[in-house]
Amino acid sequence: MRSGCWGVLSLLLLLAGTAAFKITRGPSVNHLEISERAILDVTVQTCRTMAEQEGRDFVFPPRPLTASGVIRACDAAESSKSFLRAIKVIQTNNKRVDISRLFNPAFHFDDETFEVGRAIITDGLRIIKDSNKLENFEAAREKLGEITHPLQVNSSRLAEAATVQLLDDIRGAAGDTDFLRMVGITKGSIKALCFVIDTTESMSDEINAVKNVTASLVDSKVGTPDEPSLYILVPFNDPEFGPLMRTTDPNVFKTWLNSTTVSGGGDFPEMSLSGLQLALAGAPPGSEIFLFTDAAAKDIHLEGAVIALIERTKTVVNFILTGSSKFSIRSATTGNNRNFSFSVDESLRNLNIYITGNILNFTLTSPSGVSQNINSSNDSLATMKIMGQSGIDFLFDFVQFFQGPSEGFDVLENRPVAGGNATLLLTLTGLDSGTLTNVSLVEASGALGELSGKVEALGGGDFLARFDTIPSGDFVVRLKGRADGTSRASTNDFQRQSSGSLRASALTVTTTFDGGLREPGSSFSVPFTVTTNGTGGNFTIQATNDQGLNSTFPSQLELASGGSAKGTVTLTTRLDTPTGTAVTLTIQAQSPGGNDTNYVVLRLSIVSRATDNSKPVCRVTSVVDNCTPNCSQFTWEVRANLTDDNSTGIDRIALQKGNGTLNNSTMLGPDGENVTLVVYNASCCSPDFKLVAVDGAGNVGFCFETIRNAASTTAEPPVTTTTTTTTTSLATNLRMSSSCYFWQTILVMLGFMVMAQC
Ligand SMILES: *[C@@H]1O[C@H](CO)[C@@H](O)[C@H](O)[C@H]1NC(C)=O
Ligand SMILES: *[C@@H]1O[C@H](CO)[C@@H](O)[C@H](O)[C@H]1NC(C)=O
Ligand SMILES: *[C@@H]1O[C@H](CO)[C@@H](O)[C@H](O)[C@H]1NC(C)=O
Ligand SMILES: *[C@@H]1O[C@H](CO)[C@@H](O)[C@H](O)[C@H]1NC(C)=O
Ligand SMILES: *[C@@H]1O[C@H](CO)[C@@H](O)[C@H](O)[C@H]1NC(C)=O
Ligand SMILES: *[C@@H]1O[C@H](CO)[C@@H](O)[C@H](O)[C@H]1NC(C)=O
Ligand SMILES: *[C@@H]1O[C@H](CO)[C@@H](O)[C@H](O)[C@H]1NC(C)=O
Ligand SMILES: *[C@@H]1O[C@H](CO)[C@@H](O)[C@H](O)[C@H]1NC(C)=O
Ligand SMILES: *[C@@H]1O[C@H](CO)[C@@H](O)[C@H](O)[C@H]1NC(C)=O
Ligand SMILES: *[C@@H]1O[C@H](CO)[C@@H](O)[C@H](O)[C@H]1NC(C)=O
Ligand SMILES: *[C@@H]1O[C@H](CO)[C@@H](O)[C@H](O)[C@H]1NC(C)=O
Ligand SMILES: *[C@@H]1O[C@H](CO)[C@@H](O)[C@H](O)[C@H]1NC(C)=O
Ligand SMILES: [Ca+2]
Ligand SMILES: [Ca+2]
Ligand SMILES: [Ca+2]
Repeated sequence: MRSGCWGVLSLLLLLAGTAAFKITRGPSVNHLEISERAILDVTVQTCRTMAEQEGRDFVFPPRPLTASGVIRACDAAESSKSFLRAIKVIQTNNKRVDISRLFNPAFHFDDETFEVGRAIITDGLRIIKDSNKLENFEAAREKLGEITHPLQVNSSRLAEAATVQLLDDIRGAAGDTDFLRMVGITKGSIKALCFVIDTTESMSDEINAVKNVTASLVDSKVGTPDEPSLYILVPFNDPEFGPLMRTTDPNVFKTWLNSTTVSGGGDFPEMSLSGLQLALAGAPPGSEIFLFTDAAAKDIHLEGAVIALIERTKTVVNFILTGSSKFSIRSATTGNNRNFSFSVDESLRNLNIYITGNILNFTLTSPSGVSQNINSSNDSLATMKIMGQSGIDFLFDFVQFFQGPSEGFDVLENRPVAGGNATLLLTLTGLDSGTLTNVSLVEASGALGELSGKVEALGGGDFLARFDTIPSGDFVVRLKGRADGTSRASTNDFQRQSSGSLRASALTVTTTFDGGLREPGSSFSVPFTVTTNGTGGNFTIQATNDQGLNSTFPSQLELASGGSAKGTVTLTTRLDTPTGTAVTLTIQAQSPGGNDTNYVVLRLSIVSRATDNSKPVCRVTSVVDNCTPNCSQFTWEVRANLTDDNSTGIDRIALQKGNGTLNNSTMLGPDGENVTLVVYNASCCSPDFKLVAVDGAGNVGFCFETIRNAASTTAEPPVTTTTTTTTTSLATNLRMSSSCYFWQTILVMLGFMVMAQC
């Protein structure tokens, strides 16, 4: 088969727009499986391309693909947890379409809502591509889950092929490295090393020490398995804070650190929590943040939002308090009594206080009697954090069950409900298979000791743990398990504990924001509902965002006991907001007594509607193929002309498949248009060629050639679900599809060769 280029999106839209499948009973297991298989497939292809281009060996993992097999093939052991996490985020947002948009038929394409459905996908793709461009990968993941749902109109292979093509389109626009980052895979540790630094005048004594400490922290990790893949610097002052600066290069980062200067700040307290909020919203989940300051927080109203973000992102925040002042801060990482004071004397230098564990009681007195006090009489407490590196880790979330047209559970994005039962969803990462023998909630105060849950294996490394009660104070999640297999040494038992603490709440905060495209300069409303399972009264509302956008919201809502109330946050975006900006909005409700809060954290994408919707067009002009069965002796060549008509023009070209050399040059075509001429040469042992061309607006066109039919030997195993052999797999499945004629029509329209008989 010889083929030129074809439009990916049109296939998707046709698939999505015309099929009439209703959401029926049962959980969307098929959606989840389809998403996972498609992600594994495109990820492994991406890793293979990168390995080939870097001249590394690539061993294709055995099929069916598994996350751990793909991670191994990608040589990215450090990314196992973040890869699984990314898949879970995509799946959760896919599944959530069934729950939260149950009454919006457009999301299921089960009604005559073609145009609405089309907009959901085209706007969604725009949001994903622009978010990736600004490295807002979490926003891209969430949206990806949402828009893949309508593609998966049934559980056939066709749905998987459509998802793979969508992912190929996103991969093309992002480039291979950023596509892998979107799915949670990087070279080295996925974690960012993130410094939030006070740059006010009063830091002048300490700033050199801070530079020294930060530079040595950077150096200590370079070249180790813990080397961060990303470095983030957020300066804060008063009243200014930010911007957040990101780099993957440790030397660039050290230059930034070294060029930090101090000035201003006015009064004693500074905008530390604003800086921290920016870092929490911008760093990959599970990162480590170091905050350096010598002052109290002026923006203490952000405390709730900061705690919410720490809990949501499972980030570890280290407050590093320098200098000679007496101050009191409220720590986000401590226990029940969240007030604690430090008294730091002038005689102390380079005092680093790392608050990383579940610290119940800590007293530091100075100068004469420097005393540390962690009350450890309670032996059930994890007052000392044992930190180590291990591939085996776990993901966890509280879930809530729901009934309705599709039953199942949804991941809770905020604090679980106090006073009742609770269920945790856990996923083991970094091992092929394993068992959880015990999962417990360990309360910081020790009052309830360790509450063990009933563990149920769901398969695929997922487990549910059900608890009859939930601790009323702060707690951590602790688990014990056993890795299967005999390859590991003496013992296969392991024990892990969550790094931050959690708590339950009698409040719930929910929103019904539709997540659609919002343009720079627009104002929009985010409706929310606060419900209490406790006593009523006036509840304090706080809405904050990390981008400094103006917002209005009710400062309080009155709730009856066990009742609920609705409110609205209205946000105004600036006209100059760069497209792809993610606004992290935290809406927090606090009980009248102030001792209970809950929150909801939303990521809102600000994206310009593209003026260029035409994708680059590829015309293969010649193929020279002298291949013989002895493939290593010969080469083949493809020439192609690429154009982007009268729109933004071709921005970037890249090989997505093929181990060969690519050359390009630009010429003016007959109508004065720019034509990019491409010449590709490869060994006959590399029989596939797939080129991606991206225009200035992120529209993606492909060029595809293969000599597979001509060459009788191939160096690679056949791939069943990528576009290489889509025709075959689609056609095979036609036999099973009840709507055979419908699919055949589409395939013929798109230039596929249809081989199946209805
Ligand atoms: C890629 O091509 C180069 C040169 O033709 C060859 O040395 C290398 O082994 C090839 N790599 C793979 C993975 O086929
Ligand atoms: C920075 O660290 C080096 C040793 O690593 C030390 O010699 C130097 O005095 C430190 N500078 C400051 C300003 O603390
Ligand atoms: C830091 O900046 C100073 C000048 O301000 C320069 O002399 C020094 O070499 C820089 N150090 C690094 C590591 O860039
Ligand atoms: C905290 O430490 C003090 C001693 O500094 C002790 O009196 C107090 O009981 C401790 N509190 C708890 C909750 O352990
Ligand atoms: C509400 O709180 C009561 C105890 O105060 C508890 O029994 C009940 O389960 C809670 N409701 C929910 C939905 O958790
Ligand atoms: C958990 O509590 C909810 C109500 O709070 C109840 O509907 C459900 O049956 C309980 N589940 C279990 C397993 O106890
Ligand atoms: C809540 O606040 C409103 C106005 O601020 C007041 O009229 C009302 O009495 C308050 N309700 C309670 C329960 O305190
Ligand atoms: C917020 O609103 C004020 C007054 O309406 C305006 O002056 C300011 O520029 C706005 N700030 C932003 C970030 O939009
Ligand atoms: C908050 O205080 C009220 C009464 O003061 C109490 O009923 C409630 O249980 C407390 N809630 C939490 C989460 O501590
Ligand atoms: C290019 O511009 C011409 C004239 O403005 C228009 O007729 C044509 O449709 C455009 N082509 C594309 C692909 O947008
Ligand atoms: C064509 O190749 C040159 C280097 O030879 C490169 O700089 C340029 O970006 C390429 N053009 C495109 C559209 O990728
Ligand atoms: C490809 O572009 C070149 C240069 O513009 C031109 O000579 C050639 O005719 C083009 N071929 C096709 C098939 O468009
Ligand atoms: Ca200061
Ligand atoms: Ca100040
Ligand atoms: Ca275009």
